[in-house]
Amino acid sequence: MDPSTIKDVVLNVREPVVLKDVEIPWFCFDQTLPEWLNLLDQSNDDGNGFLLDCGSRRSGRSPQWERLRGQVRKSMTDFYKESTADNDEYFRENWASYSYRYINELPEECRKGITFDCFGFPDIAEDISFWIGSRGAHTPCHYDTYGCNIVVQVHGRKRWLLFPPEAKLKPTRVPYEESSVYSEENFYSPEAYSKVIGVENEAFHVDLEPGMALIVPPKWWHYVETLEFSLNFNTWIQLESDPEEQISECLTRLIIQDYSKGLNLHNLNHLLNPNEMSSIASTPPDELQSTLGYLLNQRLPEKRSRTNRHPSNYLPMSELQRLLSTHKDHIIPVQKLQNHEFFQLMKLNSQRYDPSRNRSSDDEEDNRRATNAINRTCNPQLIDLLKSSLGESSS
Ligand SMILES: O=C(O)CCC(=O)C(=O)O
Repeated sequence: MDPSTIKDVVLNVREPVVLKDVEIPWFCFDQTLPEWLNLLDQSNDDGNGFLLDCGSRRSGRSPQWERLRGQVRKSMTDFYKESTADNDEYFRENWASYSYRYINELPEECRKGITFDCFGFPDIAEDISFWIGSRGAHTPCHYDTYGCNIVVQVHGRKRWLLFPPEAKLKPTRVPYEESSVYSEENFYSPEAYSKVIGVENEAFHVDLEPGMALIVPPKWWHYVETLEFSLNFNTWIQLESDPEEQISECLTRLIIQDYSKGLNLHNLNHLLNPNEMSSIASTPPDELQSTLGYLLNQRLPEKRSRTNRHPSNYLPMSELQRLLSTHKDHIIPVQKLQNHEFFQLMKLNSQRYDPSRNRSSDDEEDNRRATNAINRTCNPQLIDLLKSSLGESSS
């Protein structure tokens, strides 16, 4: 498949697909994982290793939010050796990850050849993230408010459970992270079927293997778990629809920032994702107001700049179908699970449920009240309504 065909697929598929046997001329595919990790270690200037996030392989009722993770410092080589050994006490019970890092952290030897040229996006060579994790490392279910996602699995395996934007999942803006809307459901260790019921007919599932590329269309929910020590890269393709989402995100941020004023550190730790703690406190509200004004102004037809943003869903359905069937050996639709298969998976995951992990800040009355208040006002549908009324008053 040539890059321009892949680009059409990426920008037009309405459901997730996996691209197989695409020529991806990245050097890391020719390196073994230990070789690649060793090169990364050599770039670690102070020699003290990397600060990894870590969590337990068991969990309670709520998803394992980022704020509940610990940290451990290790060289990548030790991380790999220990976490893949059969008898390591720590990794029998825990996982660790070095995730959502920018590619510019990598030495040249580790990122040689990595661009998204072969997917039809030659300009993307910097805006790329990498994810390293041991078995059990996972990201709670969420959707990304911007772009569509190309995920390239290089080593190891990762499980993706995906749901369409309209799936009946419960969105929450707590913990708040710009551009991520989390769901309250815990797919890692569901306590009971009743917690995940309602989406059993909407679950799509794929185990990504080395060389596969997954295309996640805009706003698809995803829960991602490492099955076997894994290295993958991804990029979010910027879409023409993103500026509208930026307005929604800006409104949400204004509300959360306002609500956060006067809360103590304990409550803030609960409400905000760790990566937002300092920026929420340090951004003056006036600055956000003027960003909002700017974004609304950019909506005017004469102001719209299209740089780097891609149109999406521009192919007629019949043309898309033709493309998919012509390249059916390379473009594999992600499988929709039968509902019994979904429940089988949940049953397997529920073996990790551990009620002794249920005592958390989620259960504290003041945090529960704050979470409910934020979710009532920052519900994505309500924010959309607010946004459309702003549009009317500014036109
Ligand atoms: O790989 C993961 O743990 C999460 C990936 C993810 O959320 C994404 O690529 O959007």
